[in-house]
Amino acid sequence: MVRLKLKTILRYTAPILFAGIVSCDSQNAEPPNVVIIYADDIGYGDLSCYGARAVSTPNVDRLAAEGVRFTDAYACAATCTPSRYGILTGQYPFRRNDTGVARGDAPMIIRKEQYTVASLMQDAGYSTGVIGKWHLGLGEGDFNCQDWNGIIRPGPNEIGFGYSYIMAATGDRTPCVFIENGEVINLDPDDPIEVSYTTPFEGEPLGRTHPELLKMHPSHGHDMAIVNGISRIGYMRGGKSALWVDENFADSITLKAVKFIEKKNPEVTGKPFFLFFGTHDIHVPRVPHPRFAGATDMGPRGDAIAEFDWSVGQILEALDRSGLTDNTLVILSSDNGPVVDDGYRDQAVERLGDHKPWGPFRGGKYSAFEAGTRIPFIIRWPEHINPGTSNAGVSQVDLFAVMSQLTGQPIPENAAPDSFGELDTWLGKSSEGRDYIVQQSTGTLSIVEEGWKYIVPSKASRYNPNTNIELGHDTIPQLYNLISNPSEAINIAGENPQIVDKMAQKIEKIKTTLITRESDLN
Ligand code: NG6
Ligand code: CA
Repeated sequence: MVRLKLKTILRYTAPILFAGIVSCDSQNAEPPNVVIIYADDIGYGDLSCYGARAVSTPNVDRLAAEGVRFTDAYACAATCTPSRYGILTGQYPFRRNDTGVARGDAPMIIRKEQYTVASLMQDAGYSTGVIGKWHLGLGEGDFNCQDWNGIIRPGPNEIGFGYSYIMAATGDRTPCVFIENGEVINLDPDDPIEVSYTTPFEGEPLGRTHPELLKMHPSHGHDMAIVNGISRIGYMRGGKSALWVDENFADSITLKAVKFIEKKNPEVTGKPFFLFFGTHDIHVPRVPHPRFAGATDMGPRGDAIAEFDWSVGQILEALDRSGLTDNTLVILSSDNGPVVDDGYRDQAVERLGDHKPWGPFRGGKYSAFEAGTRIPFIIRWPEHINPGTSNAGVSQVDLFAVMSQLTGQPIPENAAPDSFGELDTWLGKSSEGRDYIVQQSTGTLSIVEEGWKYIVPSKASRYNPNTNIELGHDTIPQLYNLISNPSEAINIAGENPQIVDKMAQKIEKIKTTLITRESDLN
């Protein structure tokens, strides 16, 4: 296919071409700073620039108005851990069997020997940092291998991030503390932290035994350790002075991100920066700061979207204040699709009204249907991007190769095996999308190519009554035409056996081709 060949050539040569573009286009040939704002569980329809009306997101909308807003963008997977694995390593998470939703005491899933996009940026001379949600495990060895009271290694600092300020897993998992460069902050050595995912600690009240202590009750799961009046997944004891306050979560990580931008200003350090800012909004437990209460009529889920937008505004303002807006590439996206009830009685279901977090798509978080992985994706870089909308198919797995093109820093052999150099598409200069996109749900894989979507048959559940999400799994092949039927209502696999065969073979080939980056799979 000529198109593919051309693109393959571009993949090899784009760094050189791009260096040319920079010097012709502008006086300023400085490499851009890069900020990735990675939201948690924000759906395609949750932002006003993607059509939401029940919540207003003026700061995200500003970013979209000044950049390219993608309509056909995908996360690597329909849950957090595999998506984050994919975006940071440029490898499909399905290639490993340990990339499912990680426990709070999971060892680090990205091995310390692995070369990540952060390693690449560091080698390209960038100051690098990760702030916010991590959820990729910490330490090495077995579960529960971490010394929460000492130095927790390896962690993000061992795989390319010069600075880290993170939560180990999720807001609903223990340990409920922030970890800065491998150390729990505000920890009193006389009150050490203990964490377990198997055995409750004697004498500690739990959500299931002491519901009267709860200010937010679980709807399913989440009935173990109680921290800040909210019961979590996992047990925990001690570390009182280090416990986070959920209401302050966005303030705390946003402030750290703003500080990072100010401290790592290239005018101060002499080098550009790369910041991966993983917000906790709008994951459960949804406990936005009281100043956002009532920002929407949707209760905490809607108010958490408003809080997310505030965080985005703080980042954009910090860039403006520092004079860095023009030469900073900002990417805003989400790790997976939306869920309304994800385990707490937080009124999300009752107060949803007409709001459609999934936009025009079927399914949601966890699902093989589009809403599982089809996410908001916005890129702004005022010096190089003409604002607009793009319907090119893009995938987060390409971040790695795109950063390589952007910086001219080569990808070492075997790194980023599934990441394609789609820089021109990401900058809105080309309307040609990825040749194909692979998606991963909690139970199967799907592939999107030339408007068709094929979901590999699977025995996994079709529906989760707790979250009220159609998971898109079926024992028969599913084929949808995403152009005429974006809501995946009509399975046309039966009428199109050749297309099904072709796509089934393609996905098998992708599975057995361990490096798809420079492979012509046709
Ligand atoms: C699920 C949790 C859910 C959420 C999810 C991970 C239960 C019943 N549900 O197992 O609340 O934490 O894992 O979300 O425990 S993610 O966005 O980090 O992938
Ligand atoms: Ca998520």
